[in-house]
Amino acid sequence: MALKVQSDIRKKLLDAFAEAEGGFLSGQALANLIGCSRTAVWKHIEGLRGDGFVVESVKRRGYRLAGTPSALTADEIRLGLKTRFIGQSILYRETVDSTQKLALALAQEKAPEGTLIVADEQTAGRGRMDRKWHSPKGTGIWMSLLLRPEIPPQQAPQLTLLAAVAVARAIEEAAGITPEIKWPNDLLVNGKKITGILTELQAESDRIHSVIIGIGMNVNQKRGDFPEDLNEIATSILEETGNEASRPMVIREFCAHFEKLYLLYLEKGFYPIKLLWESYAKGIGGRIRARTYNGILEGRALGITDDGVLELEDSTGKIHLIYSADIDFPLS
Ligand code: BTX
Repeated sequence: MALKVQSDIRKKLLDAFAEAEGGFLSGQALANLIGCSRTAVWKHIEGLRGDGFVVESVKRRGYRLAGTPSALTADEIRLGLKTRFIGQSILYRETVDSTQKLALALAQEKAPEGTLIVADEQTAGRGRMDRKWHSPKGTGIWMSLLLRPEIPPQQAPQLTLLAAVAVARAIEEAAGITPEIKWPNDLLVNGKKITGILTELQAESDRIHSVIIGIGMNVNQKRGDFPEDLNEIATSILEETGNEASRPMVIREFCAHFEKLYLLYLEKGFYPIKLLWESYAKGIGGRIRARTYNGILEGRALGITDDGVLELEDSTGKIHLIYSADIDFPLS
């Protein structure tokens, strides 16, 4: 309980500093806002300083936040996060095998919807079908979001498309570049993968227990940071813009966009998300190859259905519905 009160005070302090946008706040104003004594405010500010925040104090003016820790921490992510539930509960780990695994354990312990698990490094990050996801320390965003939507389990793949739109918007906002979405789970910039999404479902036949959306985003890697086999297919925000991006800021942008889209989806269904998704989609209308569990199909990608399923027309004019595949394009 004591810990919870402490972290609530810290959150209120960080929110107040974010609101002040680098301006000064008097000790008394902070004490009133938080509902504690000025000594308690001072103690919590000392705590923030201990964790790498730079808090300036000037006589008769008060305190101002002059710098945040360069490391990725839960506090840093929370600073100015304006969501109702997405990312309001954050678990941060410096190193973890896979944030998906940790998220699943938390889901089973009844963690609230919107819980976000973030790691600075993953030692066993994974993609679909147990492929490896390269997740080195200090450069990317490796995170898993826990959801408990009341939708039929077969609709869960729509959440991958929704998450892709939220990531695209976060990258646009944070870095000023517009990624393209390759169905179902990749975001590309200049044809190279900047983000991959892995959606995992825990459900009975008619009821979802939880959905865990894993997001791996390359942010501050330089070309040489990728292993050789990824050099030609992977890129990062730094690679594309020449500028580093603040990972906590990108995560906050993602949370804000995701929450808006998710609430819209729960209220109005997939259709409005489909329209947004289409505005970022790449490869639709052109010839593609779909590598599915049951074999390889080639043809024209017609688009996605109102359920988010890919439609492919083969050379005989037959239309195939594709629920899961790896897509190659353009084809020569
Ligand atoms: P995917 O199966 O579509 O893509 C996996 C493929 O992507 C790999 O086989 C490799 O070719 C390529 N790849 C691996 N690492 C990278 C990288 N850093 N950048 C670009 N390409 C890469 C995509 O699966 C879903 C990935 C989700 C990763 C997140 S990270 C947080 C969460 N925890 C976890 O273990 N996985 C998810």
